[in-house]
Amino acid sequence: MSKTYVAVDIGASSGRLMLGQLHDGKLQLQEMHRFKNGFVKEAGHDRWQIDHLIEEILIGLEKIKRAGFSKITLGIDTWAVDYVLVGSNGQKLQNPISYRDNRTANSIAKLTSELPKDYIYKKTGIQFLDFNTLYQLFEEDKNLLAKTEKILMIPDYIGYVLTGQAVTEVTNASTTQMLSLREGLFDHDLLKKVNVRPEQFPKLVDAGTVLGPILNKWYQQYDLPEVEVITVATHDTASAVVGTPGIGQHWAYLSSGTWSLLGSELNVPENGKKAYCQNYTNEWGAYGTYRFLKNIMGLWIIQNVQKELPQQYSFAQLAALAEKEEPFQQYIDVNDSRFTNPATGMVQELQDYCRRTQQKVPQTPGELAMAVYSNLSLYYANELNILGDILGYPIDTLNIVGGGSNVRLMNQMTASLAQVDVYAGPSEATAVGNLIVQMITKQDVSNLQQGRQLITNSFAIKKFVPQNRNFTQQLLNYQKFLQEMKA
Ligand code: LFR
Repeated sequence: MSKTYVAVDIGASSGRLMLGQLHDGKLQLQEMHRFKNGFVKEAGHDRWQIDHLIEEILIGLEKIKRAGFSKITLGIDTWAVDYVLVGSNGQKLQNPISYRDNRTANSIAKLTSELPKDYIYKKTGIQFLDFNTLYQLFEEDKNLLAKTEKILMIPDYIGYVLTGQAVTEVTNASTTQMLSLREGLFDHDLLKKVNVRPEQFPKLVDAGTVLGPILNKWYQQYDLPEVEVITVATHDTASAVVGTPGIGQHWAYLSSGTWSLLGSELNVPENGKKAYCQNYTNEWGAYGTYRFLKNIMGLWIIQNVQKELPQQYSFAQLAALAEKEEPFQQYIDVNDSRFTNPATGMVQELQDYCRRTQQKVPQTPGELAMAVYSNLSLYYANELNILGDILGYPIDTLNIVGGGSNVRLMNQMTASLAQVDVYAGPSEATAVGNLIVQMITKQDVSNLQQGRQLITNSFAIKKFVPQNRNFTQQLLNYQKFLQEMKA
């Protein structure tokens, strides 16, 4: 009988427990539990409700036991950059602040006036995003930091609460912008700059390290299965890249969820001048790879539009309404920071943007959805060109994974705009990548390559080929628009 693997995958808007088993050379998935996530304004900041997330994991594990699975392994992945400060009694000192909180709005400028930007980039190869852990720690309450025994990234903290074992897993740790590419360790200069002592971060471990059993004695009020926790690629995007089929010769991926992460898997980091100027990142991947990518605002925009609309629409309904509209009625720089956490709401922000730039203002749900989808597709196509230019060869195939891979309209528009073949799926790539690392650890799968073969054998992956040649003109117009907006 196949071993039973469970992925805990928590994104900014929801979390799930996915059970995976191997049957006849295929990976079969079952969603066992799903719950909402979001931040709440508390003590002046947007904070994650971390106890609630752990409670939901335990409820999910009870369901798994009730469904007849008494022995499992478990991997945990979440979003990146955020952390929990833990005191000497092993308890958290506060609820973790979300990366979307505005406390770091000006921190890149402040910190880089003391340590030059290109110096930080050469060391770490990590893109400048104002929410990187480096800037969050820079703004952290110094008294709290002094009382902190351990700084744990979100998935490492959850693993610690469940097992009592504290580690820092590298794929997620790389997003701190404090790991040195050369040494593979935390950089002491950068730590010093933010008043952190190296020993406050527990030891670095690679994806695929066994963490230990859940200490059921701590959770006697729950009826849990026997669980061994494996430290997977704990950064959700790193798991998603593992869970990408990797079709094509010079393939790129687009992990399309709350964020859109577009890039290539590399064996050596690329932190030269072009990459620096384009703010590309070299986040660490599983098995010694690098995730050379760019963060794009992603489905966050449409998720917020959906929440704000007076009527309730599913994403499938919004996409169907969008399909009835003409694309490219307005150009929007979807990566403009005004869309990160707009105080006035997303719909208003999008409409104001169009008014200010003297373009058609989207009004109906269909118009709003088409404005978002067509501009995301334009942005992806533009980045594919930039990516190819930095790497020195054109990208021939784009593998789109994650929830966004279900949006046929965007897959097709992206294929036509970028003139590349698009392969869409699996939509649960993050959970799949999380499970594959567990299977490699348990020697049910031999390596990453075989894991990817398993994905193409197990999931229906849809192909989209370029159509509408005239879309290339749209891309040129959009590139011009972005340049004008930056000028
Ligand atoms: C995606 C993601 C991105 C990271 C952002 C913030 O869920 O993990 O990779 O840049 O969230 O943590």
